[in-house]
Amino acid sequence: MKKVLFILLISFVGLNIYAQKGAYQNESEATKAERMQWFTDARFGMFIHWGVYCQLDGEFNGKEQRDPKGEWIMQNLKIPIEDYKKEVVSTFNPTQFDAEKWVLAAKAAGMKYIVMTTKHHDGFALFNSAVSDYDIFDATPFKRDIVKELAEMCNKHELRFGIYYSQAQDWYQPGGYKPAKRWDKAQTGNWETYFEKIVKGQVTELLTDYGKISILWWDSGRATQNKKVADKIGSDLVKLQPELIVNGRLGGALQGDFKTYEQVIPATFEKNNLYNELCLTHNRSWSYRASDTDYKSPEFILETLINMASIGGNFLFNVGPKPNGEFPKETYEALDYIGNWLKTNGEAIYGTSKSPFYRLDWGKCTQKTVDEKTKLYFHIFDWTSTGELLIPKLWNKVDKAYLLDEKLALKTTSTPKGLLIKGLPKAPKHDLATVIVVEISEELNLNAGYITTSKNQSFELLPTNALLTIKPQFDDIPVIAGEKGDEYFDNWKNKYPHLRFKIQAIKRYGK
Ligand code: FHN
Repeated sequence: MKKVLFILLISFVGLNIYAQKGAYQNESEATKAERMQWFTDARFGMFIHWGVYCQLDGEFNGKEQRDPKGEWIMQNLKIPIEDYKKEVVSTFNPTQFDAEKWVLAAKAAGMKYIVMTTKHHDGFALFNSAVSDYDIFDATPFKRDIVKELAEMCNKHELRFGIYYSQAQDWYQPGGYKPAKRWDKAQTGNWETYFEKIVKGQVTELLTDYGKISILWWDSGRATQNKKVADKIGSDLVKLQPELIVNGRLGGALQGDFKTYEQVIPATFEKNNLYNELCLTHNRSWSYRASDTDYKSPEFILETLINMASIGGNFLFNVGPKPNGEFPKETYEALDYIGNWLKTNGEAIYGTSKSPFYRLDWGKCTQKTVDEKTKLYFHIFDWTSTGELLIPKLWNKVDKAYLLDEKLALKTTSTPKGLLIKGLPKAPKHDLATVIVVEISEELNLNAGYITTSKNQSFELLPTNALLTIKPQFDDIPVIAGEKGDEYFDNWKNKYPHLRFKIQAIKRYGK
């Protein structure tokens, strides 16, 4: 009997641990995938960096800031806390702030979630915190809870709401900053005490009093001074909203739900990271800086969204609102451009997964499975005027192919190099990306056809199907077009003996 009870107890505990759901828990991949589903479906969100620092434009009391990040000015210029409070905090009065206008602009742009700075490194809270009076309600003439108004509007217009919180470094609260880097004696204190009182206190407020929070976006985990404290408090806090997802920047040993890339568009993601997000500034600063007019073009922002979706990642596009609460005009221009494209082509982004192709010379691919059918979305940046487009290595039987815009039917022919799409209009449907959809019922197979063997046991490996793993002596191995529409590496037998060996190895071992 004891043995039975023991087995029952063990299996209950085992199941219970395995069944635990939520960030930082030992979830099964399936349970985590369920919790992350909205995030991977969303693909596109708005990051908002807003704070009292946006009033300064890289200059304070005659000192110039070299770092382009406006939100770092207090630390860069070692502004004394009392001066910052008196000359920066107390003047913050964004009378044009309209949370609904912000949310509707994000929604019209096709964004599915917003992540808002609730407290950045300067320690100033954009919400009415009972834990500290260094906040928008108690320390400025504005006296409104910006975070609450934004959270309510996200809820009203069905956008997910996330909170950015700088937990590891705080230049105001005693103990919040590394001792060696402090510049004001008022920063003196104990980091663990700061974390327990301020971080735990304020994040508890945010996860308790602001409705459904979908993302907790920790930041600058590298500045964490005690990993164990960060992990303990961080893992307790997320239990307040079991459905929320958390990024990987707590700074302890806990990994979080998704990896954040910043400012640099990755070519691909690390193999074991299923959930990834790129955050990117529109110009050079996360926060608004009047003189930072180095805005990325709307086309580049849209291309980044497509790039990220094609490698299975999310794109968190940053907005830095002005001191009066308005978005810069450049922001509206970019949001309008992207929103218009997504109105027609959103199906090729939302709910898609990464491209099955290693590389496409003329654009990107995303895919999704609908009713056991694979839909391949080809985002064509370099339009062809020939009316034809080759999808290399695709030999599957095609149910149908069409332009996503207007659903214009297209013809397809299978060729030794892949699928040839014909009947394309002379002009693309969009100046940056025109989407072609190819629907396939059978299991997608891009490996077939790599090597075609003939009766006399000769075989053909097309250069476009070869993944060159040898360093060519020149920048690129010239590919020569043969008379019969075939192609071959120029002089490959003599100049590149390794290549010949590689191909012979493929012939002998067939892979
Ligand atoms: O130091 C911050 C920076 O100001 C900004 O908030 C970015 C956004 O991801 N995070 C830190 C730099 O990695």
